[in-house]
Amino acid sequence: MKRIFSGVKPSGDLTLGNYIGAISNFTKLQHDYDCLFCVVDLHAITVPQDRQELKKRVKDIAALYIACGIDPNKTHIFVQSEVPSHTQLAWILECHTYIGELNRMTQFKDKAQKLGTDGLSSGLYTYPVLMAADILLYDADLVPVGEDQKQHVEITRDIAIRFNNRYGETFVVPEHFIPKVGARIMDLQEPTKKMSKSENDKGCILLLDEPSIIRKKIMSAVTDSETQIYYDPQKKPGISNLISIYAIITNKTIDEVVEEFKDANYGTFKKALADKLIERILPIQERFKDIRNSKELDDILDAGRDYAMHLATRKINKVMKKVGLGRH
Ligand code: AQP
Repeated sequence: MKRIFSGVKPSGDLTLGNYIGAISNFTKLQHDYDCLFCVVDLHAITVPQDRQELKKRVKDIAALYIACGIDPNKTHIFVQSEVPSHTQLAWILECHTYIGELNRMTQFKDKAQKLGTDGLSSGLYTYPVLMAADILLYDADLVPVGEDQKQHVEITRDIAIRFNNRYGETFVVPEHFIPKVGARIMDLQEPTKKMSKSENDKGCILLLDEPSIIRKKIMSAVTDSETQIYYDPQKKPGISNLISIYAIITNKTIDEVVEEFKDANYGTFKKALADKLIERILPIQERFKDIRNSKELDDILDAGRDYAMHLATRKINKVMKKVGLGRH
């Protein structure tokens, strides 16, 4: 059976962007693959985190995976830092990654431009290699991610091919899976910018937002001075973003949504979107409450860790042998 690996980092509360771009696709793909879904806490510490908050969010995200429909009986859910081979392989792969390659990573360039390089950790710079290790450790065939992670899956492929050429077949070279619609959900207040959990404000819908807050955020989403509803991300980024969200949430195509609202005004469309969104998110919130503090959640994460550890240990031993590390 082919395998999937993907993860979400507990650097903030889960957003609608994380749900649409990644987690909702995990739930669709889980029936056809051996799936490992990880809470990538080591990625979160590339920027400073509050210790207690981080601990809390690790379990929040695991519980949200399940609440969103990931079936723990079919998949393996685990916490990255509980499987030490991730960091071990990351170091080995760092020694096979060129500085020039990391310099081309647009996500780092964006952050460096915004924050300046002085306060940035070297972990933030090398994190694509840790992500490559996460994926290659499990011989994942497919990596479902949002658009912003495409470049990191590409560098993972390059590292795997380079390693295989140098040491012989070691890693499966993975493909990315990026949804056609919803791969980049935009901020509701600044619709030319990605909706992001670390910039949580009025422009960002959180999966655990109260329904009244969700409605307020949708109703105050930035649009444009026209009155007609049609899809044109360049000219109408705000409305086009809302159309994409509506399409995903209702399982319709963009054209169907545009047809449905062609005679409506922006206010009517936003109200319909808020209703549909709340209808989708409320049951997730209910399930989250049931599972978050249950013993079952810890049992699921223990079983996930054991399965991941078994695969990862086998792979890291193979890699060490190939590279010539250790005595055996
Ligand atoms: N706005 C988005 N639209 C579609 N997909 C998105 N993803 C994130 N934001 C959007 C996808 O969600 C998965 C998990 O993301 P992550 O936790 O690895 O971090 P990220 O990509 O850096 O997302 P954030 O929310 O913007 O985190 P911060 O603010 O901490 O940097 C990935 O598959 C991602 O593509």
